Amino acid sequence: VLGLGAALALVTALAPPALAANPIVTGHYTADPAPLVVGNTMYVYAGRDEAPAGSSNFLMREWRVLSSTDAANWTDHGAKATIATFPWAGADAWASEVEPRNGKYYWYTSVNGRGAGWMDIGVAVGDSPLGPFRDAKGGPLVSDSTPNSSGLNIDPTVFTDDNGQAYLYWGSYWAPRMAKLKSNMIELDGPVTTPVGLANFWEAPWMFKRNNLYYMVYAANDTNGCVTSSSYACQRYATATSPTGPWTHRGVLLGQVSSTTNHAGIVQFKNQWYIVYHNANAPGGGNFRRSVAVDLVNFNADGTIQRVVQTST
Ligand code: FUB
Repeated sequence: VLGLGAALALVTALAPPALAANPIVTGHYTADPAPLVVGNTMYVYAGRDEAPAGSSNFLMREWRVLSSTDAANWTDHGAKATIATFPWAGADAWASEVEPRNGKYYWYTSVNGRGAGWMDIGVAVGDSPLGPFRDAKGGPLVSDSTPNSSGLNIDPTVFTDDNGQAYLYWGSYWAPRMAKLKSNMIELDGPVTTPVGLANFWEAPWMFKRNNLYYMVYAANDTNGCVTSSSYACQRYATATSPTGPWTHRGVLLGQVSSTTNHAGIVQFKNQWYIVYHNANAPGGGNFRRSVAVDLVNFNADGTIQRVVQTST
């Protein structure tokens, strides 16, 4: 017979992990979330969709930070970087991700440095997960003049392996790209290459490691088990035994969402894995007025990922 304390501990251990009602932000529209766990806290870095209702294009000028210590209650810290953080840029605060190194936090962003249609990857740096952040480089880390990059350099994700080597992945329009980063985190170290095996890659790569297996999650927009129309996207994933691949495609982990774009990040937080993504489910929402949602990620014994159950209302 269990004592009261042991019984309570058992009930707590068996209780489903905490989740917020989705979307986790309702005061404004948020998109392209990138989660980062620092100690007891999960931070989410996200762009802000400011497009008016009925708009057919993105209007994004700032990146915001949210945080939670339980994945259920979220604090909105407001904009911690904007287009003005990068004096060489002029528009389009698209997808971003923060990576810690040596007590600093490097915020890799998609931003428009040279006018319509051109996107670059910038990097800001701060001394805490909430900044303040400043331009770390004085110019783009990746631009169209970077050899073997493409004209739409967006959606950076950075992964640091256990040996300290950091890798930058990015890409769109079916063109995934990767390069090593120097330990200063603001320079590429070697050539830009094309990861092999990311079947149907469209954009939005996200990298993590679990049980010595590397996982690349990314948006795809094929109608072969992914989405009903190629205007939409799902999240496929691939695994590899090296951060440089080659990758083995494993299937769809997040199906079509209510926005045409589909952008996600996955982290382990307090013994549970979470996916943070966006959709168009908030009141008044749409393809350019998106909202961040959080749901659970569960793995099978063989390391494959179960299809995410979207709890967004
Ligand atoms: O939010 C602007 C762009 O839409 C992002 O960079 C892509 O990933 C897609 O979500």
